[in-house]
Amino acid sequence: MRLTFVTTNAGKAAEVRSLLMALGIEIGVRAIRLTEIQSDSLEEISARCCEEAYEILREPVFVEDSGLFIERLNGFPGPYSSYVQRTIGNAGILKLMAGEENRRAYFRSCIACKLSDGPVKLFSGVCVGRISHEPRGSGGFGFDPLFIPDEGDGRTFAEMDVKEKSAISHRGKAVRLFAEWLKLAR
Ligand code: ITT
Repeated sequence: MRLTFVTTNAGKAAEVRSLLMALGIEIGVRAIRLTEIQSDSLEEISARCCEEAYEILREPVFVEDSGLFIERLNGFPGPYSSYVQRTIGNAGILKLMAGEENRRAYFRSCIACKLSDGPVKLFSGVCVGRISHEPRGSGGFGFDPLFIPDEGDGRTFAEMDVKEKSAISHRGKAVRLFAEWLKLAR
């Protein structure tokens, strides 16, 4: 079965592809920009995007929606992470967090998959950590230089290689659940 990941984010595509390859699942990647509805729920956003991707391609597809939720900012940027990354970027986030003691944050990932005309299936993962005081590392993408996962050793995601990051990341967790289901569904 051909399975296509629809994303315009090359960093996400690389992580998901290498995670699934290691589990014996090959995917294609299509960079189609889908309509992202405004919603506080990653599940709702990814499910709608998945329906749209399936309508366009008429073949087994999945999408992934993710975001960084900062406690002190009441969950901002959350579902708006992509827009915030493109506009104020990591420097803007650090400015908003200047002088803040509470730096707790988490990443969430939600994968939505549709193999046939049936319902969309959802898989999610969370990675809890904190926002650093300055950007560190050159790996990964997006907010990686700012995020220090609790399950790590004090390094930011951007200071880890892709395997180290995926072993504990929100996306790694969601992809492993997805892969388990795929193996049964295929
Ligand atoms: P697609 O919708 O085309 O897949 P996108 O980048 O717009 O690409 P999202 O809407 O899911 O994807 O945006 C999530 C944003 O959250 C992403 O652009 C990053 O800025 C950030 N993000 C998500 N996961 C991340 C991670 O593992 N490391 C760093 N930043 C991450």
